[in-house]
Amino acid sequence: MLLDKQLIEDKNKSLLSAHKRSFEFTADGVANLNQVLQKLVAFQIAIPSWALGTGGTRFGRFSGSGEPRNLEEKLSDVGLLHALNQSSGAISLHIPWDIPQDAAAIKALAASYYIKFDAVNSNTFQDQATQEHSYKFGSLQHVDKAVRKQAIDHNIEVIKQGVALGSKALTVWLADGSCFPGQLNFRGAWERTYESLQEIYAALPYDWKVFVEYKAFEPNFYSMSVGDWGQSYLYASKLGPKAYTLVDLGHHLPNTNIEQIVSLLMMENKLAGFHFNDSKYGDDDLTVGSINPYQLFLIFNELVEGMDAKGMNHATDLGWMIDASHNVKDPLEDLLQSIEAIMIAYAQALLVDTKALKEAQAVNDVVRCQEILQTAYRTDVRSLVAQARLLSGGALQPLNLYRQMNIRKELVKERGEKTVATGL
Ligand code: LRH
Ligand code: MN
Repeated sequence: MLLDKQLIEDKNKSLLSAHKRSFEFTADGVANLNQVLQKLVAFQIAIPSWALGTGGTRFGRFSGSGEPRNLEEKLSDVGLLHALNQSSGAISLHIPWDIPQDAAAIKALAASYYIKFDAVNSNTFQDQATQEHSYKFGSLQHVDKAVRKQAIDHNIEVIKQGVALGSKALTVWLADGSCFPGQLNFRGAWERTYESLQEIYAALPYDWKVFVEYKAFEPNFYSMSVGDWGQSYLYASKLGPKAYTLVDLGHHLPNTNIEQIVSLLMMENKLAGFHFNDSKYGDDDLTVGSINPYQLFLIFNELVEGMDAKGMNHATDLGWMIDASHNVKDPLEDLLQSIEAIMIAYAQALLVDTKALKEAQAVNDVVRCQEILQTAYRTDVRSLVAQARLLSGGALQPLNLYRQMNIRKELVKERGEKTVATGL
């Protein structure tokens, strides 16, 4: 299902005058307006290939309809999102959930939707039918060298898949850890995991990166072998300059100050990028900005300040990816909402008067510091984000247009009612 720019332009016509009014109102107060718009236009967020169908919990999964049946249809769905918001110009594949049978054909198809391949993800947290050794007691940490070798070989195979698609990074998330005290020697597990990661690191092409994703817990876990940013940073700093720490917003203990972690990882040039989502308690993988939009703003505030301090390119120097799971929403509507929330938080952060903030911090004017931050956070930037979309040929209101055009109904007609996508 293709949405061409002409159709979107036609659909925008009836919304233009209202948009123009709110944009001019907001733009009036924005000092560096063109810079802000250019940055928003350039900012692209990768869609996870594993989140284009309905997810579930260990207790139940309530399937959606018209879900993509293969990688080609997943690319078409990401192409749809990108046509609507012009901010979803990449996909992040999870192997083996989405193995490209013909990499060249898949790469060409993605290019026809203006989609690039972001980081590829390995999977040593599930046993595949053809697998010789089980990951029941872990993978890269496993006490049995044969299991570790199997997991290392899988990661090296995933790198090869990524190279064929033009990806430049491997994300490693490990469900390795223990369920009970005494089950695991922490130092032994760390050292085995490190040795395994060293072999994977050695297989990286010269211009590739490896993202070490940490996670505090899953139900049933007593410890995880990459349990927090410190452990991931330890691996990344010992592995070498191509290794970085990936921050999945849902992978923290409650009330963790994630924006402080982000600031310090950037200071150390060890921030890989993000898996954006939101959560109330555990790794809920909810719509970005649906629970704690202020935290998302504070994270982007640190990102903009930190990237500008190092002269980094906002759009290309970090990995911007979503990692979500859709249990009760249409996956495409959920992803459209998540992209919008990320663009809004980024736009708000671009409006922070950093010069005034530094001056207030220098004199410990705590009240003024908060006022400067919250003035940006309380600015309604939706028309700035919409203007950036308009400039890129996107829809002024992507979600409304998705509904107006009954896209899900069309996908069901095309694919059938009960199709199930691979992934979470
Ligand atoms: C683990 C995780 C990881 C993926 C998986 C789908 O919770 O965040 O990034 O491999 O979700
Ligand atoms: Mn993740």
